[in-house]
Amino acid sequence: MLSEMNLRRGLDMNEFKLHYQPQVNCRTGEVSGFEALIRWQHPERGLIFPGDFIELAESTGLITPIGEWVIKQAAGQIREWNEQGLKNATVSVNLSPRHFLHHNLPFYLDKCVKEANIKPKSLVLEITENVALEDTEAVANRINLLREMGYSVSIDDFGKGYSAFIYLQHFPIQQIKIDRQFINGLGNDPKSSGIVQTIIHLAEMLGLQTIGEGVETKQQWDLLKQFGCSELQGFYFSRPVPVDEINELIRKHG
Ligand code: G
Ligand code: G
Ligand code: MN
Ligand code: NA
Repeated sequence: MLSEMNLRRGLDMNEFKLHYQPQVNCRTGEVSGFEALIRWQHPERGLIFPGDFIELAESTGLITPIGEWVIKQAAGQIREWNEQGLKNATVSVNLSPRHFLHHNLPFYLDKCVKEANIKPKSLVLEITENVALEDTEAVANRINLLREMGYSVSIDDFGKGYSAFIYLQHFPIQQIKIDRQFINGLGNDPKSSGIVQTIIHLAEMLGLQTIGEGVETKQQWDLLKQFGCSELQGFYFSRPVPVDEINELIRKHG
């Protein structure tokens, strides 16, 4: 069993690393950005996935220093990719509700963005519907502030929770990530197809960008393109991979 002490040690020993999954323009197939996904390279246990430690990080409060590490790392990576000629690429980071509402988050983001000399709009902040369980006004104020500062806010796993519409009504977000269970049904389940099209239309009406998550087949990509989805992410194009493999991809595709 992993303990709080293990996590602290991992953080102190710099054992975390980020893998990146490309996000692709549905029409052109061009890479438009990356989602950063944390992994823990444990000296004895090997590679540990977030499913095995994020909950512990949240319950112990270590999610804030871990989230800060992720932001700093992602900002540095954006700078590197900018220098390699990838000028408009964004990196999305996953933030837990607790960290998202932390008083220091806006200051910390600005510090990292300044140090890395990148634009705030290249950093996308992903939050899940769980954040809606918190004080709605506090969440709305936080999103407004971050937007004014130039950051984009994205709703992850959209449609999976029970409060999807509350989000759209109260929170000035920029992007919706359509939960992969709906994408999964594309092509074999007419209901999923209806749900995905409806989410995309809704997003269009509200001026929001859409990303289809968990795209595993060509058929799913084709349908998303046909439905007018902006971007996609999924194993069909690429799994989340270490930064070296992304750099190789950039070299190959320019
Ligand atoms: O890539 P993977 O299957 O391991 O991701 C599993 C889950 O962990 C996803 O829901 C993802 O949002 C979450 N996750 C990945 N990286 C981070 C992170 O840096 N911070 C937080 N809070 N969650 C993350
Ligand atoms: O919850 P969030 O969307 O942040 O988590 C991203 C998770 O989705 C990561 O764990 C990543 O490994 C996983 N993922 C990304 N693409 C696919 C896919 O095509 N199929 C499946 N099953 N999982 C995916
Ligand atoms: Mn995510
Ligand atoms: Na998701």
